[in-house]
Amino acid sequence: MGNSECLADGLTAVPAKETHVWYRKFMTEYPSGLQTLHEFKTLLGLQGLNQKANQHVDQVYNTFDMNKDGFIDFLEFIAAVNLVVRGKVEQKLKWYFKLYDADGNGSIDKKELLNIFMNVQALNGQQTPSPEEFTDLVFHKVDINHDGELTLEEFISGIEKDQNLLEIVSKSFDFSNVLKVICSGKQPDTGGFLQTI
Ligand SMILES: [Ca+2]
Ligand SMILES: [Ca+2]
Ligand SMILES: [Ca+2]
Repeated sequence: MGNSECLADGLTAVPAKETHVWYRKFMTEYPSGLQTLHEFKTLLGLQGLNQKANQHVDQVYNTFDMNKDGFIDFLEFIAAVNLVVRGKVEQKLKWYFKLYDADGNGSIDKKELLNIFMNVQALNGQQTPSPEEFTDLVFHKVDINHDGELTLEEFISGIEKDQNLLEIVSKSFDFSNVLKVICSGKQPDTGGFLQTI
């Protein structure tokens, strides 16, 4: 039963009743009400990574840490769950954009994209296309006005309509893996969502 709920699409917020269950689980696992970076990595089974891969996971964590206090609180956690479980492609692309725009200036330059994909490669292993090829490909296809910067609009409309690019972008943080962790935890008999990895 848990799985079909998890495949629901759309921007419906996590229902209040469900939020309550999440809250209890979250507070049981993190009594301080805050999830640390270390706990985040443990939850997703991402420990013992090399430096570049670690850097990537840190950046993912920072994207979820919306108030930038260095921790993920319950509201940030539930927003992340919402995005993973119910986010539409466009919402996910917005999130990826934030992840790629390392300096937060509202556009992605070649260096930022290359850097991210080198870190992703460190995390996921050798990829085809290579980070260099992928960066060139993205800019070739998506940078409509050829100014060497990708705006949010260019990024979303360009990636959304290109299945190939969309697939590669999705690998830079695999929501389906996270979904598995979340879904397996939603089944009552598995002993809690954090012991299932
Ligand atoms: Ca926070
Ligand atoms: Ca930037
Ligand atoms: Ca541009």
